[in-house]
Amino acid sequence: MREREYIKISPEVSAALNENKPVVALESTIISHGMPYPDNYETAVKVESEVRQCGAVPATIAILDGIIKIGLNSGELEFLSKEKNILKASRRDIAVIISRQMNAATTVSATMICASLASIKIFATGGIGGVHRNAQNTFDISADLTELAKTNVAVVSSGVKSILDIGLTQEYLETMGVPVIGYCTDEFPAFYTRESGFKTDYRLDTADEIANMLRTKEKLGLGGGVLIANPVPEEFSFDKKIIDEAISIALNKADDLNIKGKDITPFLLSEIKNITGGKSLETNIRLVISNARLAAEIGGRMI
Ligand code: PSU
Ligand code: MN
Repeated sequence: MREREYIKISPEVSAALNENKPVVALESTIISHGMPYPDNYETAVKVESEVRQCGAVPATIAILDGIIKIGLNSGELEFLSKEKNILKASRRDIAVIISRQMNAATTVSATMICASLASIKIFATGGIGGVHRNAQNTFDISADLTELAKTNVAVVSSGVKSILDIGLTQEYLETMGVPVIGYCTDEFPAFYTRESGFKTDYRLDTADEIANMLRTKEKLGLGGGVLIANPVPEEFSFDKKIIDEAISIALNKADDLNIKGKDITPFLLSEIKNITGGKSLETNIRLVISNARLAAEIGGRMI
């Protein structure tokens, strides 16, 4: 394949793929742009070890010196955690970043593309991007949604943050034909909270059932992604009133400072962390770990 010259798969991930063992893809934007140092590094390591404990192999993905790296070593994870000039790559950025040999963390959309190039079928993240509030004026709709429409990777996330318009995000996913599965829930989770007031299309209560659904989709030749919505564990779920208030303050500040485009999500995450005295970061870390576990469990049942 021609893309091979741009991809380097780590020996551990490569062996797992060859031996048909479960591999879970992990993104790097959450490391470089979603959390501060050193929490980002510690989380990246913890998430990988959670995947291993569940019997799968973690494949954290990033673009380093213009090479798509599938499976990173601890030095590379540390570099992505500490370095200030890491770009944030979604689909449209990949070719420029590779041709110019730059460094980038991959968002959900770019991670899906890279995972799919490496034949990895399941991917765990915190929350996906979605339709932003006021998108009717800003047109700000995350490229994660269009990627879910076309790239054949199942994404485990804790829904979408209420910094976004959850209702419009769901409508968009429906239009794009993306199956949305609630894991042990009838509600579409809102990242920091288990409830959002919006329902999911389908509820499946076991990793087995989800793996079975994914296999069925594969056999039918239905392309595109699947969104598996795993609510944050109860004990780390936020009080809805408190988080909504923090989100609203952060959104107003972003508006005042005229923050737009790819800077908005990192800005809001960092503001919300400051407003909640670090509590939102703790929730974020816990839900990523929980998503990694579920992805590993599903991955193990897809083989
Ligand atoms: N959700 C988080 N933390 C993050 C992201 C989402 O809790 O860091 C990242 C993901 O990589 C997602 C990206 O793909 O933000 C979406 O960015 P945008 O809204 O600019 O499309
Ligand atoms: Mn955007």
